[in-house]
Amino acid sequence: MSTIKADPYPWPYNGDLRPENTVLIVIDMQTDFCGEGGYVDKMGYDLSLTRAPIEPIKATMAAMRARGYHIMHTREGHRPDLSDLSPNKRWRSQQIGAGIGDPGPCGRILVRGEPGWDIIAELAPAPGEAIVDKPGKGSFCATDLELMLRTKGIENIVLSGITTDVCVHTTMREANDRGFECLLLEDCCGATDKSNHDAAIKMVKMQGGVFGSVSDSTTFISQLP
Ligand code: C5J
Repeated sequence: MSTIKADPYPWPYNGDLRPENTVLIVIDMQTDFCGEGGYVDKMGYDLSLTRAPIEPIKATMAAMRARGYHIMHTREGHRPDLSDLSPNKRWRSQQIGAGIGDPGPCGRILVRGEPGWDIIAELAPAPGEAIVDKPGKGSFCATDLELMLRTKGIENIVLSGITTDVCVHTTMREANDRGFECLLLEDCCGATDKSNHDAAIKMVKMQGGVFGSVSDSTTFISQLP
């Protein structure tokens, strides 16, 4: 039996924390979300907020790799012909001056295969780590993530990445509804707005941990079996 000190309950709830049944999912650590000239930069948001989790994620990933835990990565993006981009998602991005599919300093915004869409070099996936390409905010929608998790016998999901209030939260909610036991590492996440990040963390902790529990990378690494 092993648990991690977390709020509002020591995680996982049943103490069954092992490399075999636990995955770290690193969500959307792409240039488009945290690099100069990418989608978030084009929208005018403060990149320091979405870059803040880079070092904590790096440390968490290293600790989990060293102990043999599963690691998976996601990328938000669309096919070059934009056939998987809904008209309303495209329209909204155009309203804020960062049209998905339009050319930008890092290539076409949020388009698969473009430089801005790739995962940043600091957090590059290691050989053998699955990368899930998703057209939406949640990592379970229109992807093979759930099939891979079930096939590998994974029960516990540690969530990291950007943005806390959008893709990380949507993925956590999807995972929780599917019966996975979720832990959010708060310093391993970031949002385009600090108060939205804080609110997203608070939401998880309501109702006895309505979507799971919350910890931080230092605590997690120090207690990881
Ligand atoms: C957003 C994401 N915010 N990765 N995507 O559009 O959170």
